[in-house]
Amino acid sequence: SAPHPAWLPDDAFAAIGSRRVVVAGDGALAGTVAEEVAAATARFGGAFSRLEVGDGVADAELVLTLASSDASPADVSPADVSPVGVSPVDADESFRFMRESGAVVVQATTDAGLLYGLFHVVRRGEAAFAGPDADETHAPATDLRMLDHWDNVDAHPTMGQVERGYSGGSIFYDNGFVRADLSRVERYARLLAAVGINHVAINNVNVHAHEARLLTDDLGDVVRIAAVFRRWGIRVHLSVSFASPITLGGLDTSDPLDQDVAHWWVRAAARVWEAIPDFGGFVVKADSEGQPGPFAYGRTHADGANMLAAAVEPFDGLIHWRAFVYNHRQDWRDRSTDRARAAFDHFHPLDGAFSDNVIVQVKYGPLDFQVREPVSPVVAAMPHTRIALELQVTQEYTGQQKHAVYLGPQWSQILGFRFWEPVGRDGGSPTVADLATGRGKASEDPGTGTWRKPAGGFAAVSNVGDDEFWTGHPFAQANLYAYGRLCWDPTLDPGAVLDEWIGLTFPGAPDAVGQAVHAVLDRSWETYEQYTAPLGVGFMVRPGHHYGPDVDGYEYTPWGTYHFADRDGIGVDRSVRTGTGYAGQYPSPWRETYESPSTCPDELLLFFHHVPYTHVLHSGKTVIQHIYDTHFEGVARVEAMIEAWSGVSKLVDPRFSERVSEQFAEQLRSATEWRDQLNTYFLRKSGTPDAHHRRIY
Ligand code: GCW
Repeated sequence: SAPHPAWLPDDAFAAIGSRRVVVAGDGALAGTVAEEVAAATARFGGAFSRLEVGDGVADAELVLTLASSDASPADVSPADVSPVGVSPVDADESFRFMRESGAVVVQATTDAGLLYGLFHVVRRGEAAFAGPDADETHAPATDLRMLDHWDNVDAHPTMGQVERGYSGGSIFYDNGFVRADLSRVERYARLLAAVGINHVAINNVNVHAHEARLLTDDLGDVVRIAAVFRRWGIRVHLSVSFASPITLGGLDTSDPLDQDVAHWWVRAAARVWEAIPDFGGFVVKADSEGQPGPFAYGRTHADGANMLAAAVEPFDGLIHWRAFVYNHRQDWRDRSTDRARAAFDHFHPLDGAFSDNVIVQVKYGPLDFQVREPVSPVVAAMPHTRIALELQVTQEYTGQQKHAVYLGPQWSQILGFRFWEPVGRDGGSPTVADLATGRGKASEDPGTGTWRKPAGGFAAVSNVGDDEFWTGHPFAQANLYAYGRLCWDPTLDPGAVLDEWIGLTFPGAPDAVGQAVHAVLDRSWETYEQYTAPLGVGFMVRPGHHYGPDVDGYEYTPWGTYHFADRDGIGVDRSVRTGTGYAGQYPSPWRETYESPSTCPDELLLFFHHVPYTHVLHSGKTVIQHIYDTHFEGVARVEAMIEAWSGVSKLVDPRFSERVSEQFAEQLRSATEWRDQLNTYFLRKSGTPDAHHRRIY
């Protein structure tokens, strides 16, 4: 059966489809635009014509045209269609949106811009054609808007087809083969194009034996996948194993300074680009959680990355080199090692040593995609390195797409975080988004004066699978949508992005539906935080699959994720004065702010400090009372979410509603389990009763 249309149901095209529309210009993506418009006008009774750039188009209500050096298309309003005025870095994908007396012209310098202009009009619907005259230029914040798939070709014995996938099987692979039928991938590519994603890595960063062969023997299958994405302006990347010269090439080393190794990679890259001329590049997880890397040869990560970078450089290829490097065989008795420090300690000394086509891809937090972490200090620490911010759309640690958790607010907060005090005449030091995109006030970075451009952009782990709704929980579609939109414009308000998603997903639905979705999702990130691990302490999940509570599940393991709860208190002392020193990895003022419990923000207190249960938060509550209160309130909020949705569930597609109800039942069960285990655990540890005498087991 056909998968759910997500944010592109046919009705989302009603405003375009009922009008007289002209598409003018060449290029593969202009062809895609023309097909979309032709289908929409056929469905809704409008008229479609395909013209040459500059042909007369009297009467058109919507013109989607490439810019020409000639005069503007005759009779088009507004008449003056001049070249798009944006910075050269982003000129490729920008478009100009002009409205005069209700007629719209979208003009772009490339066919990619035309495609994004089309979806801009789709998103606005009737509103695109209403309102005062307008002349706006739209350009993405960065040209690197990427999704990483942790999909395996062979189903992995413990991780399954998609590592940390909660949406069924892979859309690319089915038990050992690339699917013969890639129509699902085509639908996916179209959804991604509609939110502006333009790079996709198609296999897991943990590269197992079979998956490694995508680079060589199975390259033909990658060619097929790339052909599908190409029609939607998306370039394909592969995750590769650093040991490939040994495992695939039969060499006895993968030492990055070995000539034969370097040559092996040069030949491998040449074959890939010969087969896929617009191939994007390689993603590498090296020396991390058992993956091979340069450390085995006493080499640095810059040695490793630069060797690969040289191999792909002739083709303008990129190396996305992940900074997720830490000791996963730590002894819990060893209090001097702090996993949170690891990425900075490994990578900061290498700033400036990476080649221009290497992007160091940094998880947003120093630990691992927890519901609450401080922003990774690595993002600020490498001004001479292209940094990509890595987010996790798949909800590994945020409810695994069984819980309704809208991550837009979390990402927006991360993207807007500033490492330094406001500087510069017009205020405002660079935000995380500025640092990842090389825009804004980045050149005023107080540490260095300038920021290297182009920057590394954004990457995130995708949350889709072959599930009917793509994402398990239908509301998790909103996360994929929001990620794309925030890559395009990191300053967008996540609530407004949710409105876009609602408008597209439920076209024509009564306002009550949108209000209910907001009631469910607006504070859902905070709600999830309330009933799970408190105050930034992290990891209290069940080991292995990471779902549900197990407070001490990781406490005596080698993974470096400890909370140190005892009868007196809880938290990790990461101060410089008495702890692991992690707080010192931040520039001022954050190093001072995080250093002391008296200035550390409440929500991160236990990330930075070990405090007694009686410690009084800025909120005025003790830590122990905060734990009880948030856990009771979190479950009450889930009940309220379910109540809010029940009022409108009959107004939307019954299958959608049915799936939402199933997931709500599980979310309530799970939230209750979290509440009861956490409250009981801390009552037993602390011996301090709840001030409000609620039931704790
Ligand atoms: O969060 C952890 C996950 C692993 C993942 C790893 C990573 C792909 O539990 O499944 O491996 O992060 O980001 O590499």
